[in-house]
Amino acid sequence: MSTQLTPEILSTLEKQSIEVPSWAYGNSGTRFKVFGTPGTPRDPFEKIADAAEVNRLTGLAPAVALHIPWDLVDDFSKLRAHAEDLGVQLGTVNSNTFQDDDYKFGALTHEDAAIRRKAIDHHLQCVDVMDETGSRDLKIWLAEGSNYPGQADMRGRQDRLQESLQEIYARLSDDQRLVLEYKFFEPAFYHTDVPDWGTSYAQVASLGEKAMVCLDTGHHAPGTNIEFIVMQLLRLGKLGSFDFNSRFYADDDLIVGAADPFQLFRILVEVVRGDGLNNPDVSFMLDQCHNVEEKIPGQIRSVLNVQEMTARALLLDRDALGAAQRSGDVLGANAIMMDAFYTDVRPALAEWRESRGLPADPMAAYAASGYQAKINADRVGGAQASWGA
Ligand code: LRH
Ligand code: MN
Ligand code: MN
Repeated sequence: MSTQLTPEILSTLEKQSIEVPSWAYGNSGTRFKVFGTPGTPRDPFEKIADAAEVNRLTGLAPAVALHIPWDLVDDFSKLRAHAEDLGVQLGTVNSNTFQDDDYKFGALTHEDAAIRRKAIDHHLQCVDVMDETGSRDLKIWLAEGSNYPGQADMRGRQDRLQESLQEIYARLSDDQRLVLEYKFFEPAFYHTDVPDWGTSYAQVASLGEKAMVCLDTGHHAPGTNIEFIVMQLLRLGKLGSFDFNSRFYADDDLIVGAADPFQLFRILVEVVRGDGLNNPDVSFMLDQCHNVEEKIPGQIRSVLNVQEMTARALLLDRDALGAAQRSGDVLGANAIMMDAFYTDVRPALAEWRESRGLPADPMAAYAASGYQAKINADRVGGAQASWGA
């Protein structure tokens, strides 16, 4: 076994788990076109089966996030048993207040109490689902805001948001959590009610300990120093989860680590620094859609990218870095970072995987498995599980 990855690093990597989103397996696209793909799951049971395949080949993805109502089934205990039979668990439950005419001008922030009631009730229903699935986290992303200055009372909307969240928070059991996701724009373009980590932090901090911030890597303006935000939220004990993906322009939902592997490395360096790795308080999730590439291989690639960049972050010589930082050795400190980033850990990880009974190359193993040919033949008329971004 290569000595590059020490036994300590390997035992840390062995504990890593990344939750995959059910919607990554469904057809998705842009607002221009949703392309159908052979073998697309027709129901949540088939999405779970595909997710289990990712876990079987990588050992990295033991939980699947659900989205309500896309993954609504008559009996969640059956879905749970199905997942457990396949070696995975049902994970975070995502609410949806962005596909209903009533929510045109807001949901949890709406001026009309009846519409707020409906949106709150939807979240209470999501918690009912969590009780059945055994899920810990309710993830809330809100498509709320306004397009024109003067259109909305931004202050009043923050107050109503807090009130609505309080009611949802009160419904959680002791071992459940609420994570509030921010996004800087879209679908609203002038103001968004939860646009940034500061707003999410302010909203969840006044709810209580079971409310945390969700950081979606694609939800920032270009040039934002995301690793700084990671550092700060970990420091404050409020980083509840990541939605990993990558972006070139907007909320692209592309494969994590594809657009900017160095950014993913820098984020993971701060995660390790802030004790957020393999920390049950900080869940690692993917929030991605595979519009033109194959979906299951797209997910396999994604979890491997996170694993590879985690390994590189663990290789960082922190003692040497600390010494360089303290002595004001600017270029020396930077070189230590870059040494870790540029280390190719792929051969060592392949060897290690094999030693644990996993395929050295999970992408090749999937291609050779015959799974895709089987689902292409078995499944006709796949479900659409998508949004524009
Ligand atoms: C919309 C979004 C968001 C959520 C998901 C459910 O931007 O992608 O990131 O996590 O929908
Ligand atoms: Mn997200
Ligand atoms: Mn998004």
